[in-house]
Amino acid sequence: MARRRKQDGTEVVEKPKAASKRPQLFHVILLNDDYTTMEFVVHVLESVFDKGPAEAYRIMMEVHTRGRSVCGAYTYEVAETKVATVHDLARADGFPLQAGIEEA
Ligand code: TYC
Repeated sequence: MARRRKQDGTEVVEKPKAASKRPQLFHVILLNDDYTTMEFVVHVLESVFDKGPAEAYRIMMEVHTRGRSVCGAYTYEVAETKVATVHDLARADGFPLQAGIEEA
């Protein structure tokens, strides 16, 4: 614990600041490709990212037309696990779908 001398000459021992209550968040990004089917991407958005059908379709179309989209914001470990799950599901069905993470 850090010591600090006050103006009157006395010393105080300062408690370190508590760690932030809000953990840093990371965006999971989905990337476009020419081979993964739209239906599969919608399925991934519903099952891995808990999106409803309309939101899943909207995000899929954003990736399809703009190249990428954010699927959600999570703590680092959760984001990494979602990316791994996307890749596992895609490879199991023979699709090259790519996901990644970036600081939110
Ligand atoms: N571009 C793909 C197609 O035309 C669809 C697609 C959308 C693929 C989103 C990947 O993350 C993706 N079949």
